[in-house]
Amino acid sequence: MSQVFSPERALDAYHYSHLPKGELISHIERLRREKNAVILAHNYQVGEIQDLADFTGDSLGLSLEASRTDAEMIVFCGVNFMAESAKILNPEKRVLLPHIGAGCSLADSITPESLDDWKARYPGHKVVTYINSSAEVKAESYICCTSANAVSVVRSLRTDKILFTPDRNLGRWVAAQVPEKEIAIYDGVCPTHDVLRGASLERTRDAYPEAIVIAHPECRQDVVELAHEVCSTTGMIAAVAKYPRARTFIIATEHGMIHQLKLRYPDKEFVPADGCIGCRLHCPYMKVTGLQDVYLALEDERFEIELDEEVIARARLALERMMAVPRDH
Ligand code: CIZ
Repeated sequence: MSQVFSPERALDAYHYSHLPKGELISHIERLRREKNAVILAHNYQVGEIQDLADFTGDSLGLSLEASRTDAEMIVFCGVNFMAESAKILNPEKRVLLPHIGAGCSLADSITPESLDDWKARYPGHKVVTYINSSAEVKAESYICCTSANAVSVVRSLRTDKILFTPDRNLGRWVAAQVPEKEIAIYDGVCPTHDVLRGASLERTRDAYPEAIVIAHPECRQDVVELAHEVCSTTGMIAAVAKYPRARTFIIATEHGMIHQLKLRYPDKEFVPADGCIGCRLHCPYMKVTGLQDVYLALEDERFEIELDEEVIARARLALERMMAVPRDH
């Protein structure tokens, strides 16, 4: 990223966070027009950021929106690896991540060096890397996947020997769908999903016995086994439509998703799987970005994603191989 963190502007962020919301939004609207910017927001962002965005979705969907837009500047409200993916697919565009602290524990659990160690342990295995990874790790991988296409990506490979990185819950779930392949699985997790236990979901289900349970494949096995549907955040939007008679849905993923589901299905009830809005299924990194950060990103044109050209070229190959494979759902 080109700009270093400046304590003065941190104070500005604090100052602007106290402006009336309507005033901040009108500053953002003006700057968005003046600078020909598009605002993208992940399904896990806070509600007011999702409401402000030109597009909401998962990281791949948003990166594809970034490719389609004529805007000169992309403000990516999500976490670092997502903004990097948008940059890899759109190297000629300026991509801004509004909050410099928007990282990802799962992406941080793997480095090019640790990936090298795993490759040495599993010679001859093709590396399939989840999109929640740095550009450098993608560049060292054969192909990427998202939670919306992981099964199809693994099936599409001619080889039977796969090294799946970095999420062990997603890897285990994919391995169960594709038992014919030998899949070695790296040891990372998303702490927000991994914290949820089957026992906690069972308690929520006891309170809503008629509810349909939809879980993200980053959840542990005891959670996924209790779910009617296991899918990505985009898949969750489609999954609700499969149950027109159901009124209540228990959602096992980061709770920002519930905002998006309520917007799409105002007549349905969505309950977080831990039974407690924002208690545990809450990614601290997804929640750091506020309206004041979007305003300052546009005003100061910060924090711009900058990547090495060679890394972009190699990571892009892994992403493009993935994009040639149709989504699972
Ligand atoms: O690909 C994404 O955006 C992630 C990390 C999750 C999902 O299911 O949308």
